[in-house]
Amino acid sequence: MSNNDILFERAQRSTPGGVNSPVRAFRSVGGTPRFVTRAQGPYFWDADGKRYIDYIGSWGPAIVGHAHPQVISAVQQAAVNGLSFGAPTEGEILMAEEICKLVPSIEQVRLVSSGTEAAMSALRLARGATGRDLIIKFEGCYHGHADSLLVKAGSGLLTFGNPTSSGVPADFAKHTMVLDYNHPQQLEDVFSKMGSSIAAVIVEPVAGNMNLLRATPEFLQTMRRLCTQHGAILMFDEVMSGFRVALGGAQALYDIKPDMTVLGKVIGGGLPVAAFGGRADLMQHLAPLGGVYQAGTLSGNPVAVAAGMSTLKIIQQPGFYEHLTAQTRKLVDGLCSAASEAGIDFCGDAIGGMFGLYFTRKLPVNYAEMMTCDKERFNRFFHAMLDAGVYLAPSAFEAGFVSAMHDDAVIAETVSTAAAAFKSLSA
Ligand code: KE4
Repeated sequence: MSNNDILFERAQRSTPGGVNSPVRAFRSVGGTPRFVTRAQGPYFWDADGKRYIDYIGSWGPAIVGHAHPQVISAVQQAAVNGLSFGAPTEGEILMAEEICKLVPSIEQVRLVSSGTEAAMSALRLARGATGRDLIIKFEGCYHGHADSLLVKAGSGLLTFGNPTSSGVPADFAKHTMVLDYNHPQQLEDVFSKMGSSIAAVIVEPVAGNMNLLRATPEFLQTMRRLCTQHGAILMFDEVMSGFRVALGGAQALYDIKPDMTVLGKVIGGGLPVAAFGGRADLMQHLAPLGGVYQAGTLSGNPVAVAAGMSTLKIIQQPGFYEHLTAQTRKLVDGLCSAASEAGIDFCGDAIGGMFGLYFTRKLPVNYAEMMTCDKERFNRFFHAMLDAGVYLAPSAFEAGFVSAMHDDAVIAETVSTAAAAFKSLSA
């Protein structure tokens, strides 16, 4: 038994599934999760001392590379002054000002500790500010595990949602409607019938939780127009795409201004910082000013904010996104060439430092097409890469992430590893 096997067996005795977040359990791909002992730059090492090229990067936060010396130093300097005070600090002001500077649609922002908390709070604010209950989300998008968001499509277009998780009362789910991603006509139809009841539309403007899927400009432009027309809040969940696909996030790429934005991951640099913000007139509804309650013991934690601020400074260095985008594109192009040489039906996409790999002939443009990708082939590819020291997301329906430390040598090693893996699939 490997040390990973031993740790996994032991972990399962004290923690459900042996993990603190389900995707880490490898249930989708099978096999034993790798227990990380340390990480540096583009790499991490597991409990057997084996090195991996890491394409998860903590699901996005490690955009400057693991254990970046400037980030570690910022955390050390903050930590020696105390870990948490439950009182305001100047660092929170600096973080809020930086977010408002980098994401101009955000006029005011509230810091929290997870993307789930940010999305949940933002939806409560949207409902409180509009006095409406109905939320629209899209199949394949994930916004954390708040009850209102663990909902799948109802039987018909105008039927209310059904829970995707046990423990979510049907009464909660019925206030959430689930539509198809990249289907503008459905939005037109729902708004024409129920526009005055809709509190908010929440969307991943570049989706990463059904694998990477680009929104069409028409899809986002339609929801922007309809939300404005009907007084609903347009909410971009940029927990994953924020500071990942571009410095200003997907809203900068599409040049669409949402009313509210949800952020996380990169803004914590690996420590628990998330945020929600937007139009000042909406944010005024939040306690202690207004009637929408939201709070958090560790919100704006000084050590976490130090990690986030240090990361935000690094990504603003000249050329950071040009380099990150180029490296990600090199990776995807290299993988596509290797798959083609092996005669494997495969394609890939890359936006900024985020990528998607698809075992199918052409890029999926919606959830239904995404679900036709060959999951079994992905799983075999995943394990061939893992055995050879390349760590991809342990699911065919997750995106991948490149850091600034994935240099040409790392990309070349990944592509040559993939060439052998693809050949093993066609054998
Ligand atoms: P957290 O509560 O996990 O910090 O954020 C929830 C969330 C919200 N919105 C988007 C767009 C997200 O991608 C996420 C979390 N993403 C997953 C990756 N598929 C985190 C990994 C996990 O669940 O362990």
